[in-house]
Amino acid sequence: MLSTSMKISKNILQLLHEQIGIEANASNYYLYVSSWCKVNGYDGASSFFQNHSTEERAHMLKIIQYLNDLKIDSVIPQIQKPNQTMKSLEQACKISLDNERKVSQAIDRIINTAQKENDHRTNFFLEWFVHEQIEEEDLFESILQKFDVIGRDKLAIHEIDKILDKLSQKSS
Ligand code: OFO
Repeated sequence: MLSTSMKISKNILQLLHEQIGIEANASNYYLYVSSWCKVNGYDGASSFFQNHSTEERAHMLKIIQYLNDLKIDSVIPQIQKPNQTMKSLEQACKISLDNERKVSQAIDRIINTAQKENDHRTNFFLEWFVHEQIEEEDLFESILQKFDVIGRDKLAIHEIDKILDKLSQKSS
């Protein structure tokens, strides 16, 4: 239900605040992976994940900006410490894909609520995120395929690291 002073409902506001936290945690997770890659000799992957960390922060800022444009304060969440037990580059990419799928589901949940409430502006605002999530899931799926195609020995991982380096140069 819409409150008189607000342009979006309490439900939507709560979901958007949760989404700010989800994006902040994603940024933090990628920062940890970038650091792990760096100390394990995967410089390309480190840059790739560092860029991703910055992108996720930009997603968080986009939502804050949306709320501010509606003259609504945003709640800046506490971020979670990532689980720092990474064992391989492939594992980092698998967790990234799982996380991105969860982000997509969270965005879908807000869109479903916005549609039920006829909140067209939030629905329209989130369209960008839908496209972004399609790209992100596709990106990590295709990186994971590389482990099957190129291999998992040291030389293969080195090749994959070079591919991630090229991808990071494209996105920066
Ligand atoms: Fe913003 O969650 Fe990934 O892209």
